[in-house]
Formats: sequence, structure tokens, C-alpha cells
Amino acid sequence: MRTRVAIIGAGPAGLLLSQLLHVEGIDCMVLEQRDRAHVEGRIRAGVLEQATADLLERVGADSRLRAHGLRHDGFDLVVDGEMFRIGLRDLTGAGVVVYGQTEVVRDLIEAGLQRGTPLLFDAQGVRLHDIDGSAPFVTFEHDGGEQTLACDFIAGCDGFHGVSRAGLSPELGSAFERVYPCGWLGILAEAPPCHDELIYSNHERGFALASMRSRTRSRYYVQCALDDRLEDWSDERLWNELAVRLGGRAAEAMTRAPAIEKSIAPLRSFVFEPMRHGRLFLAGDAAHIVPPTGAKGLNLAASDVRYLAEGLIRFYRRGEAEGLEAYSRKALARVWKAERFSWWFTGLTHRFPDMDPFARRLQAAELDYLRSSRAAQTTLAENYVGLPL
Ligand code: RFL
Ligand code: PHB
Repeated sequence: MRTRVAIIGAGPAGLLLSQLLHVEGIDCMVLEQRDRAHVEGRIRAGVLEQATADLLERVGADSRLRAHGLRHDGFDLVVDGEMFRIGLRDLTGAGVVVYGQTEVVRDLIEAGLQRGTPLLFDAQGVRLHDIDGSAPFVTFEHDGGEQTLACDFIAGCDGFHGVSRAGLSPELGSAFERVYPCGWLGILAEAPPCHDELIYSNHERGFALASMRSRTRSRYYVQCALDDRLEDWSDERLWNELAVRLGGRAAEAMTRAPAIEKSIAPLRSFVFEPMRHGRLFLAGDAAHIVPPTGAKGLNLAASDVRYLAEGLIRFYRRGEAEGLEAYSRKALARVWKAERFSWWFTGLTHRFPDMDPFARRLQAAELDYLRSSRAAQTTLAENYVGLPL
């Protein structure tokens, strides 16, 4: 088998890249280790920057997003029970779209199948070869047989635990990492949201977030201990904790329905530089991770593949390699700004077990400043809606 661009991973990064290339007539093939139902069933992100929504429009995967995406012009912050609003549109002229990653992935798979993009699910044992030479190839098992896919370039879009970055020897790059002393416990419930915008709460018992997937489906998170297990958190305990941490108005409006999904995720910041190694380009979570507080992970995956698609399109249309050579530098400039923002917003909203009284006073002062300063709110809002590409 042969293709121009072998894409490893059918998450948002790999699927979106495949469509950005396919609409330009550039052959590519996506190799995904899991089956389609698993890929479409994963509950993850929920907030899209306008630039991400625009990319979905560009590849014709936006009809359900236009019909069902919820446009949000602001969100609320609760500090020890008191709520104030960050008016995103008023402060920046832009908003965000609340639409589940699950739906984004479904829409991209559907667009790919309609367009005839080769999407291979259940591709096991993917291995990359000769990324430093001029004729790289990928081997994998599919339908009980060993397969070889020859290509010009490989896009490593296989997430944080994938093989693309793991196969590089560590001395080829630099890894930067922060691990946070807590996790997020998330719950999805068939219940109307408790508020028409998202609520981020800093409470003495820890962070909480009220989010949503639609007008009938809610998504909530609470900060939990790293060694907490799902069995420790009955639905009842979780709803009670949310009510305490989100406070007054939200607690009263919250509909306590049984969890249809519940999971614990650790919080991590991670960047691997550079994002190019020979003919391998890393994109999305394969190259970097942010804590979910700033809602940046999926949006960074989208901006990475936009830069990468631009480089590949220029290469195939005009034979120019400059766009590909600039890929890592351009992507990392945006990645690091989102890393900074996600780290900062996490620190502002969480109560870490190792926080000393001095750090806590600084946090309280910063929240107080944010409440009263339009300049501080604008800085937060600009980053939240997404910095320019
Ligand atoms: P993904 O989504 O992990 O997809 C990688 C794909 O590669 C496959 N794969 C392999 N395929 C072949 N061979 C192998 N050896 C393979 N190894 C792995 C995997 O099966 C998978 O299909 O990475 P991608 O595409 O880079 O997308 C990144 C996003 O998924 C991620 O950044 C976001 O979900 C992060 N995130 C959020 N991002 C936002 O922008 N806004 C949010 O509101 C937001 N909320 C969140 C989040 C992540 C969360 N968790 C679970 C960590 C909320 C949470 C709780
Ligand atoms: C979500 O709805 O999953 C979500 C929303 C906002 C965040 C993180 C996650 O900051």
C-alpha cells in the first residue's frame, strides 16, 4: 500500500488533518488502533474556539455543529460562593461554541467516509520506520495480516500514550513536564444544565466546574485526590460535593440524575520539542498535554493540524518545503501560550494540598483583582476564546 501522508490515530487531530488534506486532493490514510465505536464513544472536551469551529466548516463537517452547538458569550467564576461573569464577547468580540468532542469525532468520521478517505480502524501494532530517510513506511496488523504502508510523510496524531513520540529516542528532543497534585472527576448526566453558561468555582474544598453538552445533557467536574477511586464517589456524594462547591444559585438549579459516564483524569502539563523529526510530524496530544481547566487540548490539536496541513499543501502544490520547515516553530509558539494559560488558570481556580498560606493569599488577591479589573478580565478572555493563529 502507498499513500502520501500516513496519519497515526483517529482522534480529533488525525481526523481533522485527514479532511484538511483530502479536500485539497492530497492522498492520506488514517490508521487507528481502536474500533470505531470506541473512538466515537470517548467523552472528553466540550469547548471549541471559533477557529476550531471554522476548520470544521472548511472541511464540511459542521452541519450538526451549526444546528446543535451552543454559542457562549461568557462564563462565570464563583469564588467562595460569590459569582461574577467574564463577558467573553464584550471583552474580546469573540465567544466559544460548546459542542462535545464526541460529536466532533463523529462528524469528522462521517465526513471522511462520505469523501472516501481511507480510515482503518483496528490497526494493531503500528510501527514507524525510516523517518530519517526519504522513504518512510509504517507497518501494522490488520484483518489478521501484516501490512506495510509506504508514504512521503507520517503524522503522529496518536495522543499522549501513542507510539509516534514513544518511538523517538529521548535525546532527539526535550520534554517539559508539570504534574499536578490532584485529578478531575467528571460526570455526564441526562439532565438540563444548572445555568446557561459554564461555571468555574474556586472553593475551599477544591475546584468544581459546571459544563454541558446540550440543553438536556450536563457535564460536571470536581477536583479530587490523585489516589481517589471511582468506587469512592457514589453519584450522591458527587452531587452533594458539586452543590457545596458551586454554591447557592447553581446548587438550587442542579438536576441530580444518574451518571451515564463517570471518570477520573490526572492533570498534567507536557511539551515535547521539536514537533518534527525527519519525516515524522507530531500533532495534538502526541506532542503536548494541558490540564483541562482552560479547555485548550482539542483546540491545540486543531491549530497544530492547520499549520501542518498548510505546510503539506504548499509542499504538494508548489514543491516548497518552507511551510513544513516552519511547522514545529509555529505550532510550538501557540502551544506554549496555551500551556502558560492552562497552567495559570489551573493555579487560579484549584486548591492544591501543598498550597501554603502565602500562596493562598496571593491566589485570593489575584481573584479579587480579576473581579474588579477589566484589563485582567480581558487577558483571561483573550486566552479563553483562543489567541490568533
Ligand atoms: P486523542 O484524542 O488522544 O486521539 C489519539 C488517537 O490515537 C489513537 N492511538 C493509536 N492509533 C494507532 N496506533 C497506536 N499505537 C495508537 N495509540 C493511540 C487513539 O486510540 C486515539 O483515537 O488525541 P488528539 O487527536 O491529539 O486530540 C486531543 C484531545 O483529545 C485532547 O486534547 C482533549 O480531549 C483535551 N480536553 C479538552 N480539550 C479542549 O480543547 N477543550 C475541553 O473542554 C477539554 N476538556 C479534555 C477535556 C480532556 C479531558 N481528559 C479526559 C483528559 C476534559 C477532559 C476530562
Ligand atoms: C467540558 O465540558 O468537558 C469542559 C468544559 C470546560 C473546560 C474543561 C472541560 O474548561
